[in-house]
Amino acid sequence: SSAVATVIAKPYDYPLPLDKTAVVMVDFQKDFMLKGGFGDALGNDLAQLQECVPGAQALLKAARAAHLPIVHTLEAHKPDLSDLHPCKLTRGNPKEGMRIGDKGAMGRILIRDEPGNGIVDELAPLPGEKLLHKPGKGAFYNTELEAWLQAHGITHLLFAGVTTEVCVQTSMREANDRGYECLLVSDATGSYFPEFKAAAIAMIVAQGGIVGWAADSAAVAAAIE
Ligand code: TIU
Repeated sequence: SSAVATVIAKPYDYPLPLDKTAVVMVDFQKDFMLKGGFGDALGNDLAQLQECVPGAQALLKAARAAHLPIVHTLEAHKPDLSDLHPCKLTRGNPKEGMRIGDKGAMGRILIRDEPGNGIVDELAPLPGEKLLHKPGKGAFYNTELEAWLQAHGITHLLFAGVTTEVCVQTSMREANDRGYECLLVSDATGSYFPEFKAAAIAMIVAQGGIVGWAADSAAVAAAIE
């Protein structure tokens, strides 16, 4: 169909073309959400990220019912670390055993296909949904995402994920510069720092939506059901 739904959003209503919109679930990985992963190794408060799981589940349920394509991104490096810049390996001056590629409680930290690199059970991808491994914070850097979106005729993106001000905001800014109309689902994204989440949403919708729109999962669900 060529129907366009309307999401009640900030800073103003978001037109959502049902056959041109995809959902991007950013990095809902055990490495960020659970003990023994990369986020934990960086010294973060993991409990903060659990708050957005119900909103992310609600978004997934509504998007699946409306047959929107769903992309699940994973921050992941190759086992030989050939896609890992030295600046990312050494940033934060991590202790021996807590660097990217080291053996952690859930396998090698931030390495593709290790147990900790997978998505948390509550938000597990279904068969047919796109998995996208990305070596950077942004989902477009050194990935096949743009080609995949073009091949599927996608012009509009709904973003969810962790963490709001790091991989989600970076990916949304990359998408905005590539011409995608972007909306951040505000209760389906989380940060280790609640004040950073609030600030990231505020700066995205400021200046007439300089990066895009924001709305909660209930507003998205109401528009697309
Ligand atoms: N550290 C942090 O807040 N985030 C990341 O390292 N990656 C993502 O945001 N996925």
